[in-house]
Amino acid sequence: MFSSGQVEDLGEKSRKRYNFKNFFGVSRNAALAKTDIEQRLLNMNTAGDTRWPHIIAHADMDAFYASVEQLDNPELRGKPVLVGPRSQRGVVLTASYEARPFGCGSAMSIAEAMRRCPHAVIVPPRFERYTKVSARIMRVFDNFSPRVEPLSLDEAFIDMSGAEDLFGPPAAMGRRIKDAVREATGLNVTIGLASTKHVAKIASALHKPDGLTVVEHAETRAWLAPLAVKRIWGVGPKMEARLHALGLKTIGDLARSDPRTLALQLGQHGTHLHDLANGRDPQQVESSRREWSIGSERTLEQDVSTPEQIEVHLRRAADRVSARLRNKRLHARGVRVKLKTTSFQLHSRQARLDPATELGEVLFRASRNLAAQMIRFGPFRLVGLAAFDLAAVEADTQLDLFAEPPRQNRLETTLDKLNSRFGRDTLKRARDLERNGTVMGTAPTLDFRSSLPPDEEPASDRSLEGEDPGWD
Ligand code: TTP
Ligand code: MG
Ligand code: MG
Repeated sequence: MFSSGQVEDLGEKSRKRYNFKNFFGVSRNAALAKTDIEQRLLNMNTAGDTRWPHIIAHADMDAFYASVEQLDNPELRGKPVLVGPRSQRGVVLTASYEARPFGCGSAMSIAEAMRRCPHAVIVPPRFERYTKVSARIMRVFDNFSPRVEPLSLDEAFIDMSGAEDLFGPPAAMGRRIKDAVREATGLNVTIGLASTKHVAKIASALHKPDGLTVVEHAETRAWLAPLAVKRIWGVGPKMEARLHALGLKTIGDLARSDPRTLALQLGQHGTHLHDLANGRDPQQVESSRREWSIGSERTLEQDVSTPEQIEVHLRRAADRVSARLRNKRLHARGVRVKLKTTSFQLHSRQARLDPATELGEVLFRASRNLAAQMIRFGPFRLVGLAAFDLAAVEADTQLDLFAEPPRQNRLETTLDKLNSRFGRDTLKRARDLERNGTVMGTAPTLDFRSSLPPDEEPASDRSLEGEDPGWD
């Protein structure tokens, strides 16, 4: 494991020394012949070309939710912490690094995690707090580059191309970003730097926590070669099995395979995977993806107070938000419902979504439960729904490129197409229509899209700090 401490003192020489270590770190598992390693190091040291076409950093916080809890409560520091609901049926959102050697991790049931690590402390999640810390982290990244693409609350690509004069060579950039995040938040971030997004992402995942991994541009293919194919972004268990069936176990196997055969076997994805395996990835850092939430809210012509009345509007908002998420190839890990009472009091509740989704049906169901918690405050004059903690679909889904899209997804995609072709409200669900066949009356729609970090959003969108939104 490489900690950032190993890349201090960054001259050209030490950068090579770092590479040297890094190279061995990877090859340890790869059973490369020693002579092969020596030959590659020789190539590396004589390559001499230190200019990269792009410099991309991928930054990801270490055990994010758990680290925030340990930061805020010193008693938790150094202890195994599981962030999740205090219910045996609940799911672990993340485990601190002290809990990981016991085999605890995200998505495991609390019951299983407690069986593996009985002395772990369970801490209910405080999403508001994580969102605020996230906004602070993203602002730190903004100080390093105008091109920052957040992938989730704790993770972003930062395009550092052309910033050598300001920050020094890539490893120095990584060290500076790590220091700045630590100074601003007290938390550790792990960073991978490479000449493409894909390789930077793989690099940061390889050495955690508190890692700093630099993949020299000229060394990209050799660095990727010994890694397992599942390290490739978008290769899930099914694709991994297909590649294994073709005799392709490592990224190097994939890189050396015949692209035409691969295309025959796997279609256009075969070509794409072959490109990635060879270090080719044309994806740019897209700061335009930076959307913190997408929402839809309406001031109603008639106040609503029953669950059924509210649900009609939630359904419509969920469908609209879902279409916009799909359109932007984003999915959400959170949903928030906002209700304004007739006396203009705002109430809101939010919940996490696991797995992340862009499906209107899922957004709707979650929002219905949230609205039920606020029903006692009614009647209401405004109903709003927002999806937040957005990420690019490719970013954190292990896409099974060959799986048929699930039924619900196909249905909603078809609805999108019809509505965009023939007008926004061409198709409506029967239950959204009142008896006389017209859609329930509303004032003009106010769709809201916030690109402000959540703690800069207007105070009107109040959420309840510290509340356990009932993840399960
Ligand atoms: P990750 O970056 O995937 O994980 P992490 O930061 O906890 O740990 P690592 O050091 O390995 O990066 O996710 C960031 C946060 O997102 C995590 O702290 C909790 C939350 N999360 C969920 O709520 N559900 C999930 O399934 C995962 C994977 C994460
Ligand atoms: Mg993380
Ligand atoms: Mg992450």
